[in-house]
Amino acid sequence: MPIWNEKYECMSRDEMTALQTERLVAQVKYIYENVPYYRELMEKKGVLPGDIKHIEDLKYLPFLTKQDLRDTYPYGLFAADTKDIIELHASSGTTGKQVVTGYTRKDIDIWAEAMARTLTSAGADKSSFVQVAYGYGLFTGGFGAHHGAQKIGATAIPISSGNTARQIAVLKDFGTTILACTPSYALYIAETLEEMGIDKSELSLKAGVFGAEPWSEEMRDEIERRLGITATDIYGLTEITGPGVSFECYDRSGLHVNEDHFVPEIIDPATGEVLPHGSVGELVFSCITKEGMPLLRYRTRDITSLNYEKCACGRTLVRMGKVQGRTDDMLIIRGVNVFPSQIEGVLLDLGKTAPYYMIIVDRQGVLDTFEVHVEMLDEFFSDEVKQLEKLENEIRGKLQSVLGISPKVKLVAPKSIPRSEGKAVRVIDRRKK
Ligand code: DLL
Repeated sequence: MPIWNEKYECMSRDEMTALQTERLVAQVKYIYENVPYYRELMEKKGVLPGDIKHIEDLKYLPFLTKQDLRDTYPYGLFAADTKDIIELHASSGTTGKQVVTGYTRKDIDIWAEAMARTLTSAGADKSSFVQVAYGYGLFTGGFGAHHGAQKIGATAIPISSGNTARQIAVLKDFGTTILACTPSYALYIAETLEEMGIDKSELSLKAGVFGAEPWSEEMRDEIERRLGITATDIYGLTEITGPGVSFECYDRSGLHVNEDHFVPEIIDPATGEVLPHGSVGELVFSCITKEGMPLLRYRTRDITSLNYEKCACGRTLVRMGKVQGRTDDMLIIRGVNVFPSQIEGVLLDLGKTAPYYMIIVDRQGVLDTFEVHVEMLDEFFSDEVKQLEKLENEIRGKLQSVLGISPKVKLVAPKSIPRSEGKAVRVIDRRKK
């Protein structure tokens, strides 16, 4: 499989360290001079730009969190003059104020480059038709995939998310080869295709670049099987640039981080201490090339680990493990940590239900209640209550052995769980008042 930019994706560790060092030193000076908020944080911590001489000195810099973005909303962390900002994006955020980011022309080029690497890794080239079914608008998914597709000279089809029947007409009539959307939307598209009686062999689709939400390996198998494609995991966040921060290669052994632009660290979320390579902890990013809103040591709240070994694909870019979820997505139910993606893995692996589920957590008195609603397959719908109870028990047993906690499992009617066109909402936590 081709590599978009061998020079940067395959450089030796020594070359990468030298490049990151040079870029970080310049970036810290630029931010110190142009972002009073961060200058103050540095001074409070007793760090001056001259103290940062090597990429390893990154650990001396102060962290930024979503709270800092809220406190400086909307432009307080911008380093460039607003007259040089050519595009704005924002994430709606389910809690609190939206997070805003701004790009200079150079930042858009960096973003396009990161997405060009991502799409190339998934098999896209000049002749590809990339159907961008991520939402366009303030969300970064649509425009990120669009900028990247155009950078490699592929044809971007900017359909945005939603209107699934039209998505399918476009997939078929325009000869789409690459689909870009959330994994949950890919599944919904597959389901609709089947309902419309269109066989996947009637499409030219070869691959998908799916991200923006956690998804399990079992979900990947399901999408690949039903759409007849290779499904690649892509990761990113608005604060750092949007999609393209990291991407999988054919080896599927983690996501390569575009670390010549976005330097990752793993910290202990409780103490902020940098953890040794291979440890699982909170992912932190520093933008060493961006001009618009270049964050240093931004705490993502995403939980993963880093692997610095060279990959079979030839890239030397560090790999981050697939993100299971965020610290704030993790449910703590009766003291046990539960990620929704673990539940997804169990359900899809069992394969006796539809791949749609909803997790409902509540509190009765002092005790947490934990229910998993799972959609039945059409053929089970007419089954006797006894049969359904048997399946519910089987699911409960499997969940109990994986999670270490036993939920109440309820099979619900086919098509009764809402389908997702963007990021799926799979948890209702009524304990949060
Ligand atoms: O979701 C950017 C994006 C768009 C990534 C399209 C990939 C594809 P935000 O809306 O700011 O940006 O949400 C960022 O989504 O911190 C993760 O918690 C989660 N996330 C993103 N990609 C993945 C992934 C976009 N591949 C937040 N796996 C991040 C798991 C992901 N979680």
